[in-house]
Amino acid sequence: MSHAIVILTGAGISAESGLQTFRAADGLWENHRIEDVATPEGFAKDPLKVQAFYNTRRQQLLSDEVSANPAHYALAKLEREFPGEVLIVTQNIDDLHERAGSQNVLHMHGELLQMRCVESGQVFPVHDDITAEQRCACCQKAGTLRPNIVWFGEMPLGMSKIEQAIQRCDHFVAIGTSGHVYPAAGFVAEANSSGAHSLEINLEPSLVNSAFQQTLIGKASVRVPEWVE
Ligand code: BJW
Repeated sequence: MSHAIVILTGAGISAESGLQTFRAADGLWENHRIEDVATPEGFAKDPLKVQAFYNTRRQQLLSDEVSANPAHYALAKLEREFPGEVLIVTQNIDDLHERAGSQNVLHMHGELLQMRCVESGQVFPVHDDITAEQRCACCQKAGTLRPNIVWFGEMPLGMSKIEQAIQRCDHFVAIGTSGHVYPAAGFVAEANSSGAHSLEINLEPSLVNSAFQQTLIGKASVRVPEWVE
């Protein structure tokens, strides 16, 4: 019998770590237009605005105010102790799963602590602000670096690995994601078709909640450790 769990995480798992979600009343999209800061067209139009948006979020992620919470730690424990494969597919661009000790993490929407050269596609770690004057280490040109983030209309990362993992998993768990954004919102349907058991853990039912076989309502910091135990 196979033993494989795919866990899809969204902004809700990091909310109690001090990071805003997107679609809450006080969420990131309340003060920023998606078209301006999370599309390639927005970046082409005003790269400084987009860099500033991600520079501010990077500074916040690296500040003392943000740390992994019990939900992140519980998933790391699950990976260590489960007698099978645990893959975390996260839509989050923070590094809180890694800080908690998870090792098998796929960042399908990219990473805030990485930048990418638009000319060569090479990816570099970044802990400071990305500036317009900054020269890329690969091509020595200024202004070619962008956050390594997947914006609307761009291809999410690791899709073939994700599809394969969903096809062979026997449990699919979505934590703290609203079900607004595809392809992630469609994973539960794929998992169900593959015969997996599907579970949603969320503060409130997501848009795709009816597709899940089981739901646990509550804060991720409480519900995830309870589920892992
Ligand atoms: C708690 C909690 C607590 C709070 N405890 N829970 C099919 C149909 C229609 C449209 C499309 C489609 N397929 C593709 C599209 C287009 C588009 C799309 O989805 N549009 C929709 C808006 C309709 N998708 C794309 O363009 C994607 N690319 C693509 O599809 O390429 C083609 C392709 C298709 C198929 C295969 C391969 C390729 C790219 C999407 C890029 C998303 N980028 C963003 C921004 C970048 C990252 C960043 O800046 O951080 O990613 S958008 C933003 O939304 C961010 C998030 O990762 C993503 C998801 O948000 P999330 O995590 O769900 O957050 P919220 O705020 O929505 O929800 C928080 C949840 O937590 C809530 O449910 C709360 O209840 C809960 N919660 N506190 C537990 N304490």
